[in-house]
Amino acid sequence: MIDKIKSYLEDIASANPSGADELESFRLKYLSKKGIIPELFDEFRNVPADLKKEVGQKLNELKQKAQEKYNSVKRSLITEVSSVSEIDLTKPAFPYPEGTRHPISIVRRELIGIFSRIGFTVSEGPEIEDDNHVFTKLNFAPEHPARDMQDTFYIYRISPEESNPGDILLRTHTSSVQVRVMENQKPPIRTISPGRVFRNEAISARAHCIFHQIEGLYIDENVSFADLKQTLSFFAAELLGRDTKIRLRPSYFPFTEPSAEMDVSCTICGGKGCNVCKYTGWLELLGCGMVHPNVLEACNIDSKKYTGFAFGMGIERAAMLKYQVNDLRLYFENDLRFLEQFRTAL
Ligand code: 2U9
Repeated sequence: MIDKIKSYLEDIASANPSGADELESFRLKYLSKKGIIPELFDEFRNVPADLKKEVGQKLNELKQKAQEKYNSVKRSLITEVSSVSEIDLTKPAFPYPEGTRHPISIVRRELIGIFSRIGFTVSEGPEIEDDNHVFTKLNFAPEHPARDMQDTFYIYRISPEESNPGDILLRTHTSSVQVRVMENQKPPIRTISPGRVFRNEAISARAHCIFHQIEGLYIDENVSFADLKQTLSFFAAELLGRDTKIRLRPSYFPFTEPSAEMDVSCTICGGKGCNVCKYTGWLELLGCGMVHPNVLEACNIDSKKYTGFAFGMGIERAAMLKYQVNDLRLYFENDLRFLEQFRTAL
């Protein structure tokens, strides 16, 4: 028996199963229940007592060598499969469902880009504001209709002792951010403030209770209406193209004097007249004006020394002109069929 074991040991040492099939044959031949090694262990019972020690040691060695050979060939097969043969690292990935930016974000980023190229910084402030920053310091008269609860969302504190209706509210424009900038910084000030604003409106194609604004403010010595006009003309050309014309119509806002509204030549017909511009050739884009001296003084800026201009627009309005999507509700419903149309690198 000892000779048989020795000859198997030699066979195993020189065996070199290549591939999974040959390795399996090796296992069946030596290690499986009906294989050579378990059979030898059966025969071991009949070995005479004086040889048991020597034969037993050789038998254990045989079992160990067979198992080692099997394990090492198996390991090499696994690494071979995963490192070379079956994984193709050059294969293109499965298409990944990428999201898109919301059109309001695309336009907001574009507006910020245009104004930052001419030196405007971006400032942000709270959406929950107080009466002072939203109305009083912006020269709204105490009985101004915008303060009406019909138009503005007021916030009531929970404890009755603290309740002070009329003081805390959701900002109705981002001018409140610029009031805070004026309170905290000295001129020259050149900043834009993008953000959400809230108005108590019935929702329709043309109005929504939440929308996005971007407002600009420029305060320094000798700032004139000509500076305002030049800045806005640059802005319109950047946003809508070099051929865009602008016109300013007189208007009224409590916080600017004089005030104006700016129209741009129709983005559809170029000014010839079509149903989008209602055959006027013009589309309204924003409001603007010279900052009212009362506003400067309320924020501790000397109105004899400094002047400034300001402008404001709805980002939805700018998006409507750019994309010709004329129902405001589409910007708030997050319907993927709408959003997926705005694939852009921006
Ligand atoms: C300060 C002083 C003045 C910002 C301005 C407008 C004119 C304006 C509206 C356009 C459509 C808001 O989105 S809208 O409803 N805005 O017409 N906004 S001037 O004036 C300021 C801002 C800050 C301290």
